Amino acid sequence: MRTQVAIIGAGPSGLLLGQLLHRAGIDAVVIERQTPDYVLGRIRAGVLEQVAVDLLDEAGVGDRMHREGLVHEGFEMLVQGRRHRIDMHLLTGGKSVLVYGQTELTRDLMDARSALGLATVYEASDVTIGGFDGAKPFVTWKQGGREQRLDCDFIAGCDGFHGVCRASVPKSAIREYEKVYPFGWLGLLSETPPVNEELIYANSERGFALCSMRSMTRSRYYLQVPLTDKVESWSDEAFWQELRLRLDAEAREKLVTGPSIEKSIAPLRSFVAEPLRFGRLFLAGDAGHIVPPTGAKGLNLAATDVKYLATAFIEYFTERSEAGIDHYSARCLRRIWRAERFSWWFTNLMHQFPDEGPIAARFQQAELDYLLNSEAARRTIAENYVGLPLTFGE
Ligand code: RFL
Ligand code: PHB
Repeated sequence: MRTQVAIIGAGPSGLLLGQLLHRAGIDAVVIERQTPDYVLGRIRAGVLEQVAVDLLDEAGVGDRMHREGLVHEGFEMLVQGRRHRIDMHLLTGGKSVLVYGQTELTRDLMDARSALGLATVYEASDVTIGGFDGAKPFVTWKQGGREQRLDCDFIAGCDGFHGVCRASVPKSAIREYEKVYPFGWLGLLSETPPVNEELIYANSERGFALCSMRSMTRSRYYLQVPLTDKVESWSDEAFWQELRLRLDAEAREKLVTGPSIEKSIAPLRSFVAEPLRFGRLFLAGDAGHIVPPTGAKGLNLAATDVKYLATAFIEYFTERSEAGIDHYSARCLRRIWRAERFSWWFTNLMHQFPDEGPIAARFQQAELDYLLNSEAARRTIAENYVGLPLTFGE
């Protein structure tokens, strides 16, 4: 089998890349380790920046997102029992974000791919990649016990943090920057109306909490928990009780609880690999970088990597120009580091760090006191939250 671009991973990065390439007349095959249902069962992101929304429109998969997504023009920060609204719309000259689940977006991309009859291999085991340091990259995998091989011009590593692509690069060719936080997020999804029209990010003495949503009838909540906690030891009742204790009186009153339909713990990590290109292999999305979810940046960064990568491949195949592929890594990394910084900073601002002692907690409170009472500071938060443009000043 032969194609122009072999895409490893059918998460949002891989599927969006496949769609953008298809629209430009470039042939690609997507190879995924799991089943479609397994991919759709992972409950992750919920907030899309305008840049990501525009890309999904460009890919021709935006209809349901616009019908069902919720436009949010602000969010709330709950600090010392008081809520402060970050009016994104006002502070950024009219910008907003769209609340639309990663599951739904992935489903839209999968549906578009199968409607177009584009080649996708699911349940591929033992995926390996090779030849990317020369002119003839290839991918091999096993399916139903049979060895398969795909030859290609380029490999797009869209296979997430634990994928095979980054792991196939020689250690001497890659530099990795990493910070692991001393806590995780316990997430719960329930068929209940959200406690508030907008997201609430809560800094509580008992630990961070986030009230988010997927629709007006489906809520997503998160609690900061020690890394040693096991999801099995958190009953739904214990979750709701702890959430109540981290919220303000009004939210406690309004909170509607119900059985969980999903519950999981995610560790928090900041991670960047440099560079993102190795000959004819390119890393995009979580394969190349991870942010803690506090700033809602992971999926958005994945979408913009993919935009840069699709543009680079299109320039290569239609104009025979290598400028885009040569600049891919530096272009992405500049935007990635800015989002990494914001996510790290917002994580530090909103969580409890018991090991850092009481003075760190006082510094955090003083910083929040300053930020929430300064319009300039609130604008900075809003500007980062709605997301950076695809291109910014040299
Ligand atoms: P994914 O989604 O991990 O997809 C990678 C795919 O590759 C497959 N794969 C392989 N396939 C073939 N061969 C192999 N050897 C393979 N190894 C892996 C996997 O099965 C999978 O299908 O990466 P992608 O596409 O780069 O997408 C990235 C996003 O999923 C991620 O950044 C976001 O979910 C992060 N994130 C958030 N991002 C936002 O922008 N806004 C948010 O509100 C937000 N909230 C979140 C989040 C992530 C969370 N968790 C659980 C990490 C909330 C949470 C709790
Ligand atoms: C979510 O709805 O899953 C979500 C929203 C905002 C975040 C992180 C996760 O910052």
